Amino acid sequence: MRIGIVCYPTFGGSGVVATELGLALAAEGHTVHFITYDRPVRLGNGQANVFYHEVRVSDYPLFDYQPYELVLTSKLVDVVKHERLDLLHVHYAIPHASAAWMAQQILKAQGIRIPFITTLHGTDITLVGKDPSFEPVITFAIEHSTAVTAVSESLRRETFEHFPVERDIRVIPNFIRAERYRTVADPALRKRFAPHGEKLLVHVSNFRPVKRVLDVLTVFMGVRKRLPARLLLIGDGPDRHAAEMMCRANGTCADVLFLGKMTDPEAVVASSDLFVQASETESFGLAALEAMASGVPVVSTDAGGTAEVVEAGVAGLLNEVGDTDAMVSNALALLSDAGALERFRKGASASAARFDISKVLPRYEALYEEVVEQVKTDGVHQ
Ligand code: GMT
Repeated sequence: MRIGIVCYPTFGGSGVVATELGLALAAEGHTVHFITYDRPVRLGNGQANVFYHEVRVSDYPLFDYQPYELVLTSKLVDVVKHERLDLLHVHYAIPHASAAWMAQQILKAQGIRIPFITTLHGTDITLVGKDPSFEPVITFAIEHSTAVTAVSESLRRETFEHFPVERDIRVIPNFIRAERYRTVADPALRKRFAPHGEKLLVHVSNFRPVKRVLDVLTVFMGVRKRLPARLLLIGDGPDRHAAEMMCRANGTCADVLFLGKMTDPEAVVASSDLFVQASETESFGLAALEAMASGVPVVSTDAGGTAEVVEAGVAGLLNEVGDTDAMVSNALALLSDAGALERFRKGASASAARFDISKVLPRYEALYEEVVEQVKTDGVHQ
């Protein structure tokens, strides 16, 4: 099939999932066109059947706010028409779902039928989407997508809770290429980050308030009081400065390594002992799954869909949001008991296999066949 994928090209999970999905589809022989404002960070160069269309908004002086959605809609119309796409798959509802609907209507007026699938990723529903300045448009775009998926049962439930949506929403979880994570641990990295055999805690996120990065630091400091430890912070964002201020205030910055944004953090994560996540809400937690796939257990808050990913007692331990004391004791329970840590390492890796791409890709392909068939039989989905 000829598939158009719309996503954010940035470091967030939805862009990573969209990119990995497109690459996997291309490897299966599909033709994949990525349509977004920059080349997706995980999209290499030169894969067969993979194309990238840049959405450029002209900086017209009249515009205080760039009309990205309109320019994206026009680009979608052009790419669908001239690349003869069979379907569009948009990731993250805002503003991709309404842009896809507008493109679908424009093409319908020109006699071209195109289905589009919206995949809900998390903050498009749990944070941003709920905002009254987005809600009516998101509700409409969800209702009028040819099909809608959510990355977890939790997110599916939250969508029905927060939006007056009647239609069906399928759950197709995020995925990883398990084999990619099994062999990435690098002893040289471990030596560099833990020269004196310290325990290595790691966190990966966009450092937005929803990630509660200061709680991650608090957990680390609680652990560091009881055993030699260092914290690797991968990513960057609004709360990074507060995190730097916090470790400077209590003199622990020598053991907190702010590594910044990384396009491929797998090797660093795989060389760590424990992945720490403290999110207020987390529809799925792709970074935690990537850690598990490398055999790194997780201590996390039990937020959103996390428990669907991190099997408590097997791949990690879960606590209430904000309960950093409990997270410290859970982290210590794993880090100070070699037997327990080994059991959880094995459990994490085995548990991650549930989300291997070989199990998830066929579910997207079946959905693609379904929506193309649906549009053929009953015209564009109204
Ligand atoms: O985690 C973020 O804030 C980025 C966000 C995104 O849109 O990329 O991640 C969301 O989508 C990921 C991929 O489906 C999920 O693994 C994350 O759990 C979800 N983030 C939240 O729900 C906060």
